[in-house]
Amino acid sequence: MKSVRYIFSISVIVLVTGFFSMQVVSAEEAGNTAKSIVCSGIDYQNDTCLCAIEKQCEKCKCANCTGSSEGQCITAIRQASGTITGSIGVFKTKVKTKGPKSYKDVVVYLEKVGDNDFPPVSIKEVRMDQKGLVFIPHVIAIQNGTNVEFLNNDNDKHNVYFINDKSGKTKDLGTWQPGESRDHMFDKKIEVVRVTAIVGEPDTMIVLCKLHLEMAAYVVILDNPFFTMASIDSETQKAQYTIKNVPPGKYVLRTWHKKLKLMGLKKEVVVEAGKKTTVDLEITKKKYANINLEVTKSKYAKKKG
Ligand SMILES: [Cu+2]
Repeated sequence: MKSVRYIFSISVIVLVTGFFSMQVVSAEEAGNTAKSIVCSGIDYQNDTCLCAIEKQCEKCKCANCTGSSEGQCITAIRQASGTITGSIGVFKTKVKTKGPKSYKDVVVYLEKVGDNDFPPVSIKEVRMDQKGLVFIPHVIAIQNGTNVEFLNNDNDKHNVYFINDKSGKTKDLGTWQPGESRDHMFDKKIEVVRVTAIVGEPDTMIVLCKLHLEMAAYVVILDNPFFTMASIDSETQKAQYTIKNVPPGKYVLRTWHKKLKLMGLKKEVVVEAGKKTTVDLEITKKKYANINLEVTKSKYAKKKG
């Protein structure tokens, strides 16, 4: 009787093991498309896999991961994805690009990619320094859930506190000595400074220093890794941007700039695997961006009527 039970138990184990093996194989097969590759080490913007750097490959859920920054992980994503690129012009105004009050930074981002289910790269280093009584860089764009290290490389104490751009609520990270730093992970779900999203605008934190009132910077918090920072040239008043490794699909492209809005406020873009989609953008004062949108709206209303 014991031997019958033993054989029965072994059969169950074999059957269960066989079932899970099949699941693994099908996951590997599915790993050939960008959508099914979920890897916590993929740095989409810099086109690398960071698994190998901190030897965190075991955290990577991608069946293609080889633990190499040039491994099959990122190669598979590159092959299955497309690129969005283009220029950003400045319409009917001029952007100041020099000094601590520079407005040269433009964030270009995709509003929604699938379910926005792309884990932020936990080991990626994002820093904001305080040097010469200026926050450097002046604007950073991060994926929600990213840790930012705030440094003090001045000869004086500095403080960091945030003001929510929309609610006006504040959060104080504290004051610290030269050479010291503080980490802060921006997480919209648990953030004390509750972020109230307005449709069409990313969540933005104004970064300030209580000790030096002239200091200010911005953290733009986005919902997926498909964004980039562009810099407006002082001479040409133009910038170039590229968003890499985008899964094929139809998306809404938007921009964030401290003063200027995207003409029409958004652009629709179609991405195909292995192809480059060129979308040239123009940013302008709010009044022109809105006029453009109203004209479009009224045309549509006339057609319908
Ligand atoms: Cu300061």
